Formats: sequence, C-alpha cells, structure tokens
Amino acid sequence: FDSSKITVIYVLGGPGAGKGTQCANLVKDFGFCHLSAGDLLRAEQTREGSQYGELIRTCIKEGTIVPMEVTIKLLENAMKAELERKPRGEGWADGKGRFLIDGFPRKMDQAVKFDETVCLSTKVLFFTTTEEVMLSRLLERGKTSGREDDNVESIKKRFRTYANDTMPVIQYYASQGKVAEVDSTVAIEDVHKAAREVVLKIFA
Ligand code: UP5
Ligand code: MG
Repeated sequence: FDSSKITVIYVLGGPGAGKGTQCANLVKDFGFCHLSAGDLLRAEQTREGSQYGELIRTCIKEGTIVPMEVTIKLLENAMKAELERKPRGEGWADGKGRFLIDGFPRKMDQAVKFDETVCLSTKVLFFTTTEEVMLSRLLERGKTSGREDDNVESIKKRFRTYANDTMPVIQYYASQGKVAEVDSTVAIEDVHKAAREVVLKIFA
C-alpha cells in the first residue's frame, strides 16, 4: 500500500484491555476503518471451505498466535476491500484511507513482515491496565460473549503469550518513538478522551 494514501494505527494492549471498545469510539470520531485481527480470524474460522478453521480454533483456545501468513493475508484483503469500496476516500477528511489495526502485530515476526511487505504504521496506541482488571473484564464478558477463549484457563494462556510475544513488539515500536500509552483502567469515556487526543495530534 502507498503510505501517502493511507494512515495506519496499530492498537495494542493485553487481552481485555479495551482495544475493541476504544476502536469503536475512534471510528465514530475519525471515520476509521476498524480491522480487528481477532475478529477476522474468528470469521475465517467459521467460513465454509476455509482450510484454516481447525488451526485457528486451536490457537485461539490455547491463546497462541496463528501463523502470520494467515492473519496478514486476511488483513491485507480487508484493507484492499475497504479502499475499493471508498475509491475517493469518502468520509476521510484528508482523502487518505484511515485504518485502525486492532490486536496486531502481536509477535515480532508479524511486525517485521507487515512493516516490510504491507505498510508502515504512523502510531501505536497502547492500552494498559493490570492483569487483575483484564481478568475480571474478560470473565464478565465471557458470560455472554460466546468466545471460546473467555475462560480462566484460556485467559491465563493469553496473558502468557502477551508477555512473551507481544511486549517485545511494543518495545520495538517504542524504540522507534511510535508508541502512545493510554491508561485503560479508568472509565470507558475517560479512556476514549485520552485516545482521541493521541489521534487528534496525528491529523492536526
Ligand atoms: N471494557 C472495556 N473497556 C472498559 C473500561 N474502561 N472500563 C470497564 N470495562 C471496560 O473489552 C473487554 C471487556 O471489557 C468488554 O466487555 C468491555 O465492555 C469491557 P474489549 O474492548 O473487548 O477488549 P479487547 O482489548 O478488545 O479484548 P480482546 O479479548 O478482544 O483482546 P485479545 O487481544 O485477547 O483478543 P483478540 O480478539 O485480539 O485475539 C484473540 C486471539 O486471536 C488471540 O489470543 C490469538 O490466539 C488470535 N490472534 C492471532 O493469532 N493473531 C493476531 O494477529 C491476532 C489474534
Ligand atoms: Mg478485541
């Protein structure tokens, strides 16, 4: 993708930190196209004829990362579809495609590959809170979400993968000066205000 035609923000943070919730708010503010890697994988998992269904189901339940080729292809296709749908950038004030890539990249290999072969991000929005807070949010959501990974065993595994695989990605982008950290412990609307400030600066 031509980086003069798109603005990409990676949205990272632990499981249940509030990435999806805040992306929905930022879509309303700035007209982003919100692409959640987890949502794309869950859709692919149930798509008839997908050869990756079982692989994705196992990885999600075990809290491990699906091989990057699968996720990168899904994201790339979704970005292409959005740009074809809006050839003149309707709704994007500067005419550039605006993408929030949520929950990706969460392992170094994905980060390097995506940066090298798909596009570079302008910023990384990094939502932080404690494991205790994340656990209680996910268990609460698990009562109704139907997500196979919203149970204590899977959540513990997701925390481990996050610490081992995703934290190095955040450090990598921090060393490039791209990371904006937002405390997501507070009320949804307060997190939203802080996140909006970060994005406002990008489009200023
Ligand atoms: N909530 C949110 N904010 C709140 C606040 N400020 N105060 C009080 N409550 C708040 O929020 C979680 C819950 O908390 C909700 O009920 C919300 O109302 C409440 P949400 O916004 O959904 O948090 P989010 O960070 O999006 O949590 P999510 O569970 O989606 O994060 P994960 O990163 O674990 O899940 P994801 O879908 O990204 O990935 C799932 C799996 O897919 C991974 O474990 C992995 O196996 C696989 N995957 C890959 O293999 N590769 C990838 O690149 C991406 C995913
Ligand atoms: Mg999410």
